[in-house]
Amino acid sequence: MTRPTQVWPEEFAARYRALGYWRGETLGDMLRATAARWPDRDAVLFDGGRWSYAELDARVDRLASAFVRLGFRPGDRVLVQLPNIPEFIAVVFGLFRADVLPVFVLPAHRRAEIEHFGRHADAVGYVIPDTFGGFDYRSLAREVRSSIPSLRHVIVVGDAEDHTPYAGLEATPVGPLPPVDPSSVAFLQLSGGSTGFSKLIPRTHDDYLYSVRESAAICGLDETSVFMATLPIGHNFTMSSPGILGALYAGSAVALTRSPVPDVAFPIIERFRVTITGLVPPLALIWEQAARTTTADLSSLKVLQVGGAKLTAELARRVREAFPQAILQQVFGMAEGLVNYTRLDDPEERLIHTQGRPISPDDEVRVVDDEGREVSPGKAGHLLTRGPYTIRAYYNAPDANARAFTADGFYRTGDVVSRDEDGYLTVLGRATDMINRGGEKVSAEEIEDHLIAHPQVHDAVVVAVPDPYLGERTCAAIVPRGEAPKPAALKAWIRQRGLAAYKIPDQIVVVDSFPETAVGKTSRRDIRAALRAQLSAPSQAAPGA
Ligand code: OOB
Repeated sequence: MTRPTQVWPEEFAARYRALGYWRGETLGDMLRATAARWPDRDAVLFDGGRWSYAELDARVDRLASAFVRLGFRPGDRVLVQLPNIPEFIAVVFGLFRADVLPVFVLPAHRRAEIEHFGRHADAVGYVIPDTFGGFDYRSLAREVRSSIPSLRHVIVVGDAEDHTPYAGLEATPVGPLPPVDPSSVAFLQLSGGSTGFSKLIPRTHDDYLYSVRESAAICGLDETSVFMATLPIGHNFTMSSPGILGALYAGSAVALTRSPVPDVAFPIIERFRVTITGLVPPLALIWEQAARTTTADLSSLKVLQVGGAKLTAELARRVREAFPQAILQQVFGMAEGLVNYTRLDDPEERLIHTQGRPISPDDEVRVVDDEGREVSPGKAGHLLTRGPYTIRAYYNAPDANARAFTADGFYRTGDVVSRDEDGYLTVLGRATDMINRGGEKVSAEEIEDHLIAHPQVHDAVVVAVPDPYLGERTCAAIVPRGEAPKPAALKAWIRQRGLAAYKIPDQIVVVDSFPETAVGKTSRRDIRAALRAQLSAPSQAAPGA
């Protein structure tokens, strides 16, 4: 199988290099440089121990050597499905140094997603915990094995049973490692952004490291900072905004919490004197309430980031109140590239009402109407972007690429935003059928496909309805074939098809037929729009809607 690529037109690449954005450094080199500078400082802090930079660096070399010895070749892909445990960091950097590309699947993913990504990426390896959150990943690995023909090694952190034990790999002596090209693809991230099935996003060492270095600076990280990975560690936000990579670049410590709930995460903040972490809005709501009564000492927290989905001004204010010593930072990013931050010294109004401005002066941002004409400041429009760390194409997806990118290389984010005179963006909604369930992205089309496969479902349409806690939740409207299935039974049936729990519809309604749209159109998009209007108050103005 061919190695994934990501190519910018030569004049752009030359410019990004000339400006010093792309420095010809790999992610593996980056960690080596930090470890050389601060060998004895804490790199990873977790329940049960700490690894210094020197120790992490040595582990990474041993793992990289073990991956080479297992037969992973430069450019191969490996699914990584680990929770927030130190081995995640060792494995991922080990893969980087072996020039093997991690694919960051999430712990919530189940058979349907693992098979989809495993086949799409032609994964040769799959790294899992033994069990986590009451779920046995070893059984999942046995289930998917036969349907991912390329899969050769399942590596288990913990009790491996019949799979390959991680512990054995970590004990491997260091051997020769392949050279790694900084302009090559380092990993595949999952898309949450546009419509349809989740696509794979190839990011290069050069482009990602640029966003990581700038993010570390914007978020004020230095060797005295402690970043806590609270959200799933493989998600782009936790990886790089500034995330674990920003921390490891700046010489900060990475603290890990196995669960984001206050009972688990607050004691970690107290114990390791965490200075910065990132949350999605529903979690910010839980933390905001818990912070008012907790006995844990949270005074070390200097920056509290919220992103992944829209933070309402009301919740933003409450977060400010509940964490008076911390600066609230809004983060509006996407795994495809562009990340916007409110700056730490921004006035209160901006922190509460905007989702920030781009990282780079060379992030080109266009806000356009349905005809592609630039709208004036303050007006709603579609957000398009290109720049030094935004991809030009998904992996192996010609149809999606044709839809998601303009002829001149702008990524169509699918987000509807307004931009003020200073370039700060406010997210108003989405123009596509992606449902943002409190930061977890659900494709309407993907869930409709599963529903329609049920023998008692004639047709199905999945839409977002407003939810006070999640922002949006999923509602499936079904037209039955014969006797209508019971909602609970239908949910159980979908779950048994091996779908991540967050994709199971929150609500199922049975209808006789779908609403006709005013112009009598019957495309899925139109039906979804009509149904959304019927099920909820009209959402905020999307252009042309
Ligand atoms: C982050 O990345 P993805 O790839 O899971 O999702 C991207 C989409 C955006 O296109 C937008 O629709 C939504 O998530 N989004 C937000 C938001 N942050 C992301 N919508 C409103 N307000 C925000 N603050 O979600 C992601 C990647 C890097 C950093 C932070 C978030």
